[in-house]
Amino acid sequence: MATDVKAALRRQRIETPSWAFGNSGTRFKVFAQRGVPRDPYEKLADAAQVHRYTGVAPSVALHIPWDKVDDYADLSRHARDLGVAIGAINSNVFQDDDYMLGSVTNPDPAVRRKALDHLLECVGIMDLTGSGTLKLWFSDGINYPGQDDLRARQDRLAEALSAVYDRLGEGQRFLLEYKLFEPAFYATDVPDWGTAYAHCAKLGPKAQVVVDTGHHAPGTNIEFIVAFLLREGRLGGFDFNSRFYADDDLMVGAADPFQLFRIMYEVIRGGGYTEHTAFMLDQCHNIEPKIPGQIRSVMNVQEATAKALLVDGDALAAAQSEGDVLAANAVFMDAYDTDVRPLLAEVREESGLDPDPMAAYKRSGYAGTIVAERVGGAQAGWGA
Ligand SMILES: [Mn+2]
Repeated sequence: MATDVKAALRRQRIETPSWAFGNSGTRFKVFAQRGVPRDPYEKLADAAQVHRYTGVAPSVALHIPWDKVDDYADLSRHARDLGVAIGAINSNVFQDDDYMLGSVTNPDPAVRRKALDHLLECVGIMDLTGSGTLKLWFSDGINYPGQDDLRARQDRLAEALSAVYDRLGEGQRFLLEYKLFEPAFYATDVPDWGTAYAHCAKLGPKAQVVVDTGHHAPGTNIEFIVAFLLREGRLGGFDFNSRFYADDDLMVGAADPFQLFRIMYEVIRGGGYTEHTAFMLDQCHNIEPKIPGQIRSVMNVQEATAKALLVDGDALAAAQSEGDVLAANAVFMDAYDTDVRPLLAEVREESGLDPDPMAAYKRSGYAGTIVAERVGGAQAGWGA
């Protein structure tokens, strides 16, 4: 049993996001940090540090155009030299002036065309980087009742998704991300998993839903959504982060580690603990140092996973079939209450890693090196 759990933990893969290493903040202030990467090459170097000390973060998601380069083959080579690979390609149809009234759902066909061209460009970048996953998030929506036609916007969305779907090659898929609100405040065009699921279901198996854990109303039972989507074969992956109030993008497992455990339990229970589910971080480290913030996040996911793997399935099934409410709940809580840190330390040591990734990173001196070396140039990030 412990051997199975260890083997499962060893094969875990968590993807880091390039944007987590750049400067970030809120709409009030971006706090610049010293040593922050100036380009995608340096972001990959920082991401490689996370993998180096955790051993389970071997891929890095890119965001286009933030990570645009002239030579993607060269960027991929650079990643490989660092011991990581390029992961999901994240599209961006939210930061241009043209998108004020939406991107693929904009009433203006010329803006819709521009947005679609960008999405297709992202698939082209997947061809060049060998990435299998395109992540689609649309900021599209409206602020006022009557501002635009809700149904027409769904038609426009379906048209764009269909065009992207048709462009996907062998081994490529897209993950459609939903978000309850923000930046649109009255109606968002992909506000929930049901909308995302319905669009994906019409298109085919290469269209899947990504669950960003910060994109729900307070109190939403996210693990139910996970169980449902897995059952339908439509859970493409996660954007992990945690939230207290809105889309806070805080470290996963920081706000509610019990929720993360429940989510990981449903992933495992539903057969989703495979390479087909993308376990990605989507976070911004506004006030904490970024590389250790990512290491901590990876460890939080590992801990939730270890606890979920420890749920005694036989005891749980027996209690459930007997209708023993308290015994069933106790099986769950026993697993959650287990201190899995010694187990994870063992797994790391058996893999030739330091049992304490945070301490090992700190000792490495990398943080001081990047502050000393990354002088001049423009730091990556928004508004810093
Ligand atoms: Mn996200």
